Amino acid sequence: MEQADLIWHNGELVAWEDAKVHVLSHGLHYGTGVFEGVRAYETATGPAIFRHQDHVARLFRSADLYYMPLPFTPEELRQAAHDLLIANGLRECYIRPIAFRGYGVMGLFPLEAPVDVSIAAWPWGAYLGEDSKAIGIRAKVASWRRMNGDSFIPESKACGQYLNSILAKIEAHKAGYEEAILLDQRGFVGEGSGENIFLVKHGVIHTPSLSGGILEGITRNSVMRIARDLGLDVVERDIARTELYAADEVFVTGTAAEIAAVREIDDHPVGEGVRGPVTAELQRVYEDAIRGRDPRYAEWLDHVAVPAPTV
Ligand code: PPE
Repeated sequence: MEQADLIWHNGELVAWEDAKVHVLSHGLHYGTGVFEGVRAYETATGPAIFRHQDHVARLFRSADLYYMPLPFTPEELRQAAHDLLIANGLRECYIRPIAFRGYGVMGLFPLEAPVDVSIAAWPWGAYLGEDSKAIGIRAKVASWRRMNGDSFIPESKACGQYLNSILAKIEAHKAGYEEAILLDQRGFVGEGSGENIFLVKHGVIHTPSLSGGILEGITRNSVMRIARDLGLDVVERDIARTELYAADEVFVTGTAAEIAAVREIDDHPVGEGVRGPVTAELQRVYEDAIRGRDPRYAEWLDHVAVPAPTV
């Protein structure tokens, strides 16, 4: 991975290589942590963190669902990310806030363990590969099902829960595909290992509803708003696996992946086997939104006063 100079750790900026935790940290043993993935972009009016407050709010919600009070306020964590970008001189980057149960308690009762909070930021390029946006990726429906609300809390972006995505991702990768699509416990389409999923059929956009145990993606929400602003209908409903094969277009959305076209699923070409026109149009408007070029989405930008480079 690429690096930056400093990491924000429990209220202080420390050198990247010094941001360490004890091997007996609770979160390392039991996955007791929650995290976010956020992106900052260079915009027409300076660097800005995209939908920052929404990401911070989700971090607090994720933590609360696992009975983990954070020792900072949302506003303090928002400000911490600003300080971090400014200190690192980062004008465009991925931002990873994480809160986890720290060192001091072993065993499965975590409520007396300390809660540590860190925020790191570094440059991170195309998550699903350079071709994922203009050409598209090849995806495979995983044999692993998305964990459901009987066993975990799918609405929480919790560290330990990602073992589920990781099994699916490894399976897809070993079989030669770029991404895995997980079905939910009922066999309906759930989401990608790290993205929400959409299909386009006869000009209408369809995406799994939240009741199937998917993560409520912030990019998903942005894309639904953009699509409706473009006059497109968006339907949230249960989607059968085979509907993906018959779709005109499929794409996945996430902070890291942004909007990636899916050109093939289980070796069936999606539509013409290339990125479709609706996907391309949504990508274009999303790009305008994150770059501050579309005033309709100005409230999504949290501007950061990163000084301009001196060279
Ligand atoms: N589903 C899952 C399971 C998921 O991990 C993500 C984000 C999404 C949907 C989309 O959510 P949003 O980013 O709010 O639109 N995945 C993050 C982590 C990826 C990683 O490899 O780590 C991300 O995109 O930052």
